[in-house]
Amino acid sequence: LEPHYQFMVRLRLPGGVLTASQWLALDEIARTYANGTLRVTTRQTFQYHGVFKEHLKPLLQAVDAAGLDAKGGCGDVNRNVVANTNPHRSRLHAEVHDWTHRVSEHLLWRSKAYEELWLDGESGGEPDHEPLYGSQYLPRKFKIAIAIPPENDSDVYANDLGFIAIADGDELLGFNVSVGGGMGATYGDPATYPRLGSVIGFCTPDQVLAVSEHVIGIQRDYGDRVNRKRARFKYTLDDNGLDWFRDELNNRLGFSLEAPREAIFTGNGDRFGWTQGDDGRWHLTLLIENGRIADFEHQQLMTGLRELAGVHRGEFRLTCNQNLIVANVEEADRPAVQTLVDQYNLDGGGSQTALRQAAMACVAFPTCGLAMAESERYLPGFIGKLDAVMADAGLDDKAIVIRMTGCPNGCARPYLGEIAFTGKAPGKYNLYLGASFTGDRLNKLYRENIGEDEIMAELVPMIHRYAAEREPGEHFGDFVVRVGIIHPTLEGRFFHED
Ligand code: SRM
Ligand code: SF4
Repeated sequence: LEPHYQFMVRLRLPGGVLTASQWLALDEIARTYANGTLRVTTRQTFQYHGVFKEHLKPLLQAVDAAGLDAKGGCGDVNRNVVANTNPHRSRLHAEVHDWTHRVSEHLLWRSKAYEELWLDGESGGEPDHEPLYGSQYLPRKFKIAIAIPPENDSDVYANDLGFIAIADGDELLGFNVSVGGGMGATYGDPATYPRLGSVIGFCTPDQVLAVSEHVIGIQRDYGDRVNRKRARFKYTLDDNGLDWFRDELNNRLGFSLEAPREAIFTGNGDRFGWTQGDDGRWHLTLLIENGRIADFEHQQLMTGLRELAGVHRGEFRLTCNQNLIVANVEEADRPAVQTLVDQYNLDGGGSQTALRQAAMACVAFPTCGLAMAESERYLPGFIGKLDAVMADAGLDDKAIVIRMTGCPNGCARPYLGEIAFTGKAPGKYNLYLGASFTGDRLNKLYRENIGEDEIMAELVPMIHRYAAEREPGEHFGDFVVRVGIIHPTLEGRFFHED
């Protein structure tokens, strides 16, 4: 008798876009082959949980039949390419979104092993030849994001490689190139740390594929293949220096990147509710708390979204904050969509506070084997408690970016939280403070290994002080740095220093 293995399956969904019929297919797969829920991830795609071993193959075949795949969902290759979420707000967004697909396709492996294993494809009989990945693939996973200022909802600086769109009105001029972002760290090992991407130059749109390929090539050739904890690109950069990297990249490209252009971000969250696109069509952003789509007592998300997909003629778009956009709704179809939203309480009936909308937790227990503490299941209740403190301080409408993870790996990008928690043990967390609201400054450890009572004892007075002493428009993360509660982390290498 074999143990009753169960798996997690993560799809590839560049830019997080899927059609209504794909939604229906993925919903059915969840109920047939997984635990009946869909999980929107922090990288704009879906995970299935509770997939029994015998369901793996039919699940992936059903995903294939829906025109999707799981290539590069995991593994030491390029992962899901993420992007700013609403391509239909303008021609620019559509063009940038197209690059998400092109980069993702360009960086796919050539091997037919996926088809052979999961889709009953023919074996070519020949050894695989991988021009980009070589015989050993990359030392570690590799992540790419595209952002369109002023929105940084893709947390572009948390990625190994980031492209920041530079435009003149609606005309895409090119991208600032950011390298060496990443979140993961290991407790007790100061040689590991989160790092934000360094902007090293500007490239034109037709140079994007070459830049992606060569940045990955450098990491393939120079990344640490001995110590897996330091095998990410961020360490390759810090160990060799940015000047070395710039020279190496320019040499491989055969041209030099231009100087970076000005790009200003105003936030890394989502805009909730209805917005209208340039073409008059509507988009509705719904909070999916911590990305879990299921039927809850207070909210029938799984059923309601299935019903909605049955009538929706546009697409669905997932955000990097684990939320969902019902995109491209014609003016005439808006009432029908709103009726379903109300019927199934898909928007929480106006009960979602600014704090809840800006919060994000990783999966952690019960499925994540690396979790040390609760995250997805704990954060909603904890936010409720903080909401009461915020209301008491007169800050009901104020968003503070709160991130929680069950361990230091950083799956909900906790080191970019103005307030953040990483699990240490059941009920115990490290508390971090002081990241920026826009995703361009890391936070720093404030208290270690504390439980909810101690956390509240720290945060309640701090929130009241923020209410009383903040400057106009000042965000919480900037406030705690300005008044000296925490020192800013200006570079990842100094994350562990006071
Ligand atoms: Fe992650 C490993 C979940 C985004 C850094 N991550 C895992 C695993 C697969 C645990 C494992 O290896 O056994 C988790 C599966 C839990 C479960 O039960 O589903 C897991 N990661 C997730 C997701 C689902 C979190 C979420 O709540 O949405 C995200 C899926 C993204 C996707 O669709 O591809 C997710 N993981 C991230 C991010 C955020 C991002 O990419 O923007 C990070 C930090 C960024 C980075 O990579 O630096 C992240 N995950 C990690 C790491 C640490 C990597 C490192 O450099 O040290 C691990 C552990 C590892 O790879 O060894 C990890
Ligand atoms: Fe699991 Fe840790 Fe990632 Fe949370 S941060 S999903 S606990 S690996």
